Amino acid sequence: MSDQQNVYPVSDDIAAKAWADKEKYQAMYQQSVDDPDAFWGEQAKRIDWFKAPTRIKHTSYDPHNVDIRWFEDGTLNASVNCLDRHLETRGDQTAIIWEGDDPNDSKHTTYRELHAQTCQLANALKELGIGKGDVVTLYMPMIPEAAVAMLACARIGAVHSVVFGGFSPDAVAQRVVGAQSKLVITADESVRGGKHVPLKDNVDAALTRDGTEVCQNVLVVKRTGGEIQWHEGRDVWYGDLVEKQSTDCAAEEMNAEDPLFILYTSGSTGAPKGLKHTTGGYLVYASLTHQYVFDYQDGEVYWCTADVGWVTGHSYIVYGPLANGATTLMFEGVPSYPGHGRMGEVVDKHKVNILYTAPTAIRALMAHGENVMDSSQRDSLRILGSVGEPINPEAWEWFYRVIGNSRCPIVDTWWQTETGGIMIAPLPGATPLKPGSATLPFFGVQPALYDSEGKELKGAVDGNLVLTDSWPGQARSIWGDHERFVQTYFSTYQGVYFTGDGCRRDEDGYYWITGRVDDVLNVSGHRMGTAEIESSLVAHESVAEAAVVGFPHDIKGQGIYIYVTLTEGVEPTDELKKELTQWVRKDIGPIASPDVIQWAPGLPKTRSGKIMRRILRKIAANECDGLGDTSTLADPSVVDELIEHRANR
Ligand code: 6R9
Repeated sequence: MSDQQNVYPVSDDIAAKAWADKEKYQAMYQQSVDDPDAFWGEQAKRIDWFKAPTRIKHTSYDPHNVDIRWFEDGTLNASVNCLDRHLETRGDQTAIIWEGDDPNDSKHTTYRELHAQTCQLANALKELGIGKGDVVTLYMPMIPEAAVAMLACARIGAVHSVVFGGFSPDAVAQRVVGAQSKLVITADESVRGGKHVPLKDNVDAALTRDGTEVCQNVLVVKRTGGEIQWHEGRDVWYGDLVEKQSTDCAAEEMNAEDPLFILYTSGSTGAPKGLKHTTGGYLVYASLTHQYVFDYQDGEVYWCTADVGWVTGHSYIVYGPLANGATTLMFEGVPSYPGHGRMGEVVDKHKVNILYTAPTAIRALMAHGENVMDSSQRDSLRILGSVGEPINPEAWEWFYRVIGNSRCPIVDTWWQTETGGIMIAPLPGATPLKPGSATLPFFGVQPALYDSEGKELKGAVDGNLVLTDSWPGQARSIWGDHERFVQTYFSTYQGVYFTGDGCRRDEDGYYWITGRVDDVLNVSGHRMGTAEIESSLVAHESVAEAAVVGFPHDIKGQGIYIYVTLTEGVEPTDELKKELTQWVRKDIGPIASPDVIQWAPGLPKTRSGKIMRRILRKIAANECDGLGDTSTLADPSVVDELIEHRANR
């Protein structure tokens, strides 16, 4: 199988300067699981507390009493940790490099400036009547004000709920009502790939929905100056209100377990869940993982290409990097604008040392061929990172070779909105890499594999990934619905957290995430991960992207239905279908032989780039009437195309 081919040893260069080598990783890991109180008590000192915690871990996974607390008698403020404590040593260092959608637009904000802007907005929020415990919804472009808004909420103890700027008015309304949010912060428009998105119009539409009366004000950043409607008495210009405020604002003393933010995420069923993250544990965990997993060294430029609307943006654009005094790059645009070389051009322009991105972005670039990065050198890069979905070995190798010039280790980081921070990932100075594997658990993380009856499986084996004990970054609850939290994560198996992911552990103890468990196929009694077959397919030069789902099959139980997006310029022919079938049979085995291949000019994806398999499964099953909610798709029209050309009528 393709995923066992290469092992990339730790490079001596990286190991010499890294925060952890192999021995240190093993020693720290061992202590973190043997004596969590001692380990995390020590790690808690990496951040500043008003009152240092004396009680460290207090957690129960008992389904009758799920109760997760870390550092529960400590008090702190997250914005103080991201700003104030850096002023003396690095006040004039750039905190945020902003790269606009337009390649001629960029801006540096120092820690001192970020502190002043945050205090001004914090004072402005108070003037609008926002205080400790109030929920503020952010629906913003990727501009520094988004980070300022998060930090300003944190400063006064308000709870932010960031809604991705690509979501619809209904999604905004649902989240405003769900969190009983008193204020929305937005901008007139956002700009992505040269196109303007009417954020303020969307908020106006959202706030006509039932239940949204709870929202009293809309604070509007002027980003483009585009035309907007103005609701007198409700709408307030951000610039006008902020400019008259003091640049000092005393920080609210928060308990470690006071909420820092809510973040909505979709599950396999029901309405999106608002995961609740708290202050102390989250911050310790985000900052520790950022330092060790990316091996962040003082003075480096770090770029995470995610949007602040996702958990990756929260932990690894804002809180982790800023708590560590890093220089974090925030990119407003998209990797394909104005040309497909943009990502490399941004790396060169700002001398980026660490680049953290997603497999979907890499595969999109791969489809444009070997020369797509020719407009840049990328010599500044030292570490690469991947997140969001399993990275197939071919995309991994391409990322390593073409983007990283075969010099930079790739950290494939497995984690979830629910986990708050990275859970399984290599450390650059400690862990030999295997393309396609997220490798080994981070400090304090105890993975285990269970079969469907709840029996733990030992050794090299495939199973359902659970985590047997808590870590500080873990979500504490679902906002307003603790019972659903317990049901979703702690009732499938007793006494452990269920991730919803399938996973294989190899002979070296490396973890290979195989995709959501609901995507596991069972063909003639053989279990296989859809990711495995997809990975095989995208290794074929004609395939840009592939999605595999199961469909009901009379003889095999489940058959394999494959949607294939071809590389630009490749003709879809019956010959090619045969070739791909042979390819997969050869790569994985006859049991993985595709039953149906459908050409798919586009795949239905969420705006964060995840393929919506639920929809693909329905089309494959020829159940096109009950497709359910397609409103969160980036481009709903691809679904009609797929239905029209479905191959299983
Ligand atoms: C951080 C984030 C979580 C789900 C997760 C898994 C998939 C994320 C992955 C990965 C394989 C990786 N996932 N990272 N699968 N390898 N490195 O993406 O959070 O949006 O909540 O998604 O994404 O299936 O369960 P979130």
